[in-house]
This record gives sequence, C-alpha cells and structure tokens, in this order.
Amino acid sequence: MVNAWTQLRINKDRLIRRIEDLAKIGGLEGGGVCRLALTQEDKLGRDQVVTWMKELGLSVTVDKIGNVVGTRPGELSGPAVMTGSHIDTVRTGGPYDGNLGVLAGLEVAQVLNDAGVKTKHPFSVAFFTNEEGSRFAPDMMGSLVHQGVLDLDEALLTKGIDGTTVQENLKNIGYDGAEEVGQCRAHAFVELHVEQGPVLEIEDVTIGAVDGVQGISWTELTIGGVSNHAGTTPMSMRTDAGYAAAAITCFVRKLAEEIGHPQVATVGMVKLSPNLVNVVPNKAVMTVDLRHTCEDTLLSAEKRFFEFLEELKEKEGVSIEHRSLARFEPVVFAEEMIQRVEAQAKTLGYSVKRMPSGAGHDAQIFAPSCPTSMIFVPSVKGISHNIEEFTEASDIEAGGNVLLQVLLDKLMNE
Ligand code: HGY
Ligand code: MN
Ligand code: MN
Repeated sequence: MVNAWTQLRINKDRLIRRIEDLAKIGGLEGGGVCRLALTQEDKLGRDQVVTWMKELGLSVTVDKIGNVVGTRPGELSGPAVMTGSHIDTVRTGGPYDGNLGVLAGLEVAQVLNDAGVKTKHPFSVAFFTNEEGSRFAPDMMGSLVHQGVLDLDEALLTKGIDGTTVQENLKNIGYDGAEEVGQCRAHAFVELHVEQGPVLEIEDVTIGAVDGVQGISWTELTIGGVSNHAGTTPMSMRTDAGYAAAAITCFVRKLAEEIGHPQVATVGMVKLSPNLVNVVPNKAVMTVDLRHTCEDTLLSAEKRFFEFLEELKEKEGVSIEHRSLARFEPVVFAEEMIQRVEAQAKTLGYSVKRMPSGAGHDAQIFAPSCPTSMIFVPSVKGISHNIEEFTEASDIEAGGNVLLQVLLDKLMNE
C-alpha cells in the first residue's frame, strides 16, 4: 500500500509568491536584493518570515545569536527533522540564494498542515544568522554557533567591515534572543538551495544531489607602504601598497589556473588609502578567497600564497599582516541522505546528478552531527551573488517537491 503522503506536492505559485514578497524587502532599484546581515533590511525580512511561521502555527524560537527556528510538533518529542537556510544576502544579491530554502521549508509546513499530516518527529524550519559572512566573517556564523562549533561570545564580539559588532547590531534589530545555543541536535538536516553555478544548466539536469561542500579559506591582508607623490617619486623609490595588492590579485589568479579546476581564487575586496589619483598608496586592505574540494590541494595553495607574500615583502619593501576570516575543510554529506535525494528525484520523474557544492552552506555545519544533504536546482546562466540571479518556476517546483518527499521520508519513518 502506497503511503498517502508520498502523493503530496508543494504549491509552486504560493512558494513563488512568498519568494517575490520577501524579495521586495531590501529590494534594489533595477532588481536584486540587499539585506546584509543584521541591518534594518535584514530585520524587516526576519519579521516577515516570523509572521509567516506564526501564521502556519509553528512555535518560534530566537536564540542568542539570532537564529530563528519554527517548529511543528510530531508524535514524538526529541530532535526535529530540520530544513532551512538563510535570508541575509550579499550587497547585490538575488531573491533565491538562501531564501528559497527557508521559504520552501514554510511551504512544506503548509502542505503538511493542509493535509492534516501528523509526523512522527517534530519538523523545524530555520533561518540562520549571517550565513553570507560578507559583513561579519566568518560565513555560516549563525549555524556554527547553533551547532557549538563557534563560541557565542567570540561571534558576538566580531567586528564587521563597518567596525560595529555582531552584538550591537543583533540588539539594534531586536533579535538577540534567549534560546541557548550549541546543544541543539537535529534528527536530520536537508537544505534546498540554488546551485549558484553552471553545472546543472549545462548538463540539462533538474536536481543536484549534493554530496559535499568544498573547502573554503578566507584571508584578510593589510599591506603597508609609503605614500608619496605620484609625479616626483621615481619608480625605484616607491613602496607601493597598491601595486602589491595588484600583484597579489594576479598571483592568486595564476595560482588557480596552474592548479586547475575546481581550484578557485577571488580577490573580492580591495580598499586603498588614501585612494587618490596622485598619491602612491600607503595602505591596502584586501581579501583573498581560496577554495578546493580537496583539503591537501587547498593547503598547498595556501602555502604557495603565503610564500608569495614573503617574496613580495622582500622585493617591494611593504609590510603585510594577514588575518584568517574563515577556514572550512571540505565536508562530505551522509551517503544515506544523498541516496534519498537521488531516489526521490527519480520517483518524482526529475533528472538528477550527484555534485559537490562550490558555495558554503549552513547544511555543512550540521553534517558532522546528523544525517545531512542538500538539494540543488539550476541557476540560469550559473549566476548568483548578482541581481540577475534567476531560477525557473518549474525547477523551484521540482526542488520543493524533492525537499518535501525527502523530509517526509525522515519525518514519517525512523
Ligand atoms: O561564500 C559562500 O560560499 C556563501 O555564499 N556564504
Ligand atoms: Mn546561500
Ligand atoms: Mn550566498
């Protein structure tokens, strides 16, 4: 006898409506979304999702780092089957990155409510604080604290790119919650997310059964030079922080090309001072993002990168201080969960392929403590962290249905 719940499907239009409504909060002229972590826009986005959670009858908790969890009771008490992601965005974000995973979780809750399904285990939908890490490093900050990997006080005292702390911003937006952190264990964790890369679209596949997340290494460099007159200072007499920053940018590009795919390297932020047309810069603050699926390769990339910094100091006479902003080893998801994603996608008639994630996600923080996997849906032209980010409605529906059935697999059984 087929279980009735295996016939349940999400309501695509309702999910897309919530995605569009949430994207209006922090919406940019000309499209895209800007809800940097712990800003007023983030607060308004949070308030909207909490309202939807309460309308769905979920009991809502806010923890001490501002993670928000909405829970639907099951027959059993104990660890919940969890889904979720983030609703903070980068400065030029799209409507799907993170938001899809949270709102698809709400859609699952609504389908279960409408069908009067009583699950064995409790079901939780969460959004985690500061997944992006672009204002306050590291990324996945909220889920790291939630899972006891990052110390709460250390996270609260973290200063952002604007010099203010997580703690003061959390208070400002009223999400400095009371729920304890660090001890919450999930029965299982599944996250739906847009791929943010080109693979599924190029291979014309609808569902990615994510088998892991690549390693991430973020470093901030502060380069010291000597400011001098751009016209009178001979090239041989310059200590040029701007040139050093440019040399580092070219070096990491060459390093990634020499190592080859999937090695990536990005200089995303460079601030020169005094940043004037006719002054040789005496300071550069920049970030370097290195990633690879293999830890040994990432370690050797980092080694070559730091060796280059030493050579550059020698050659250019600049000082270079470095600070790690984030460091994650590659993560492998649970085979049983990856197989569930594959099996449900096939049962639902969607094409599916196993693949690693190039981006970091909250799910990777849960992987060490409970059966975890992720479901990817295609990003049109592989674009994300860009206001042009787009995913077709049919793919959103596919991802939502696979999420619903993988979650029910865990919610109704063991
Ligand atoms: O950087 C990342 O991979 C994620 O978007 N935080
Ligand atoms: Mn994301
Ligand atoms: Mn992102």
